[in-house]
Amino acid sequence: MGDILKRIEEAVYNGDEDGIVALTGEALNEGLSPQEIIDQGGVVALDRLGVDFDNLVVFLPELMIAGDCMKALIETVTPHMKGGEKIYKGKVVIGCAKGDLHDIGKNLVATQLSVNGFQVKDLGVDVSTSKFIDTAEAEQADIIAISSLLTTSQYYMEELVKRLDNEGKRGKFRIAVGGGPINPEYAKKIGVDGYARTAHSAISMAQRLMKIKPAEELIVEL
Ligand code: B12
Repeated sequence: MGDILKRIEEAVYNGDEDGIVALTGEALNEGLSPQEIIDQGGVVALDRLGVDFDNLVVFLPELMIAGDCMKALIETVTPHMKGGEKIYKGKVVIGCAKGDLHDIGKNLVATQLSVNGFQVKDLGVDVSTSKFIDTAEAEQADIIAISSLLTTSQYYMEELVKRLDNEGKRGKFRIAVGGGPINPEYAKKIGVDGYARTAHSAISMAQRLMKIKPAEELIVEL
């Protein structure tokens, strides 16, 4: 079992787009769960690449190809994800903060919420604060969820809170944040309602958010 996860890690790290789908299928056949394949295979490779990118061992093209591999892995495991009860739990508008094109984590959160009974409207990458607000209003969303992997983009989470406050709309939506540089301290500082560290913990965070009012307390799931 460990061996197949290691091979998946290497395939993502090396950008082996042809190999990754077959290896992921093999892992599913061996009985590994989508969660294990994502977290102990693909994500480990992306974390290694992040470190190697910092140390100038790999460069942007390698990150891009690995990102595509990870997407192929996620597409392969998604039909095998088991959801909880399918009752309507709330409507979520999700996207990557302005300037941010890292969508792998955001896609995982969107998929997990959707297979667990939330209605999810995915706005994609590089989403402006106005677009978050306009869509959330049009969709009558319960939760606005923002992902940021870039320290330069995380500011837009704060901007969203300020805009909603200034426009007298803060009471309409719960705001959830996540992504690499985000942590509970930052979430508390900018006054959002929810933080989750992983896509899996985002499910229970979002479920708990539905039980509180906006701006009531910070819900953290690690
Ligand atoms: C793959 C990758 C890319 C790919 C992205 C492909 C894609 N389609 O996403 C490409 C090549 C495009 C890319 C580009 C760049 N990247 Co890049 N990239 C990465 C890398 C290696 C992996 C990111 C990833 O997908 N991780 C795996 C996913 C599953 O994890 P995750 O996103 O953190 O998501 C999980 C949680 O955070 C959480 N979560 C995420 N979002 C949300 C939202 C909510 C609401 C909740 C509750 C939870 C949640 O759940 C997820 C699943 O568990 C990281 C390094 C790293 N280890 O993070 C660098 C990294 C993020 N990149 C970095 C940089 C600098 C860049 C570039 C600026 C490089 C450049 N010079 O051009 C550009 C910026 C492009 C842009 N404008 O966005 C830096 C960011 C530094 C910083 N602190 O700002 C990092 C950290 C690398 C590094 N060590 O320097 N990158």
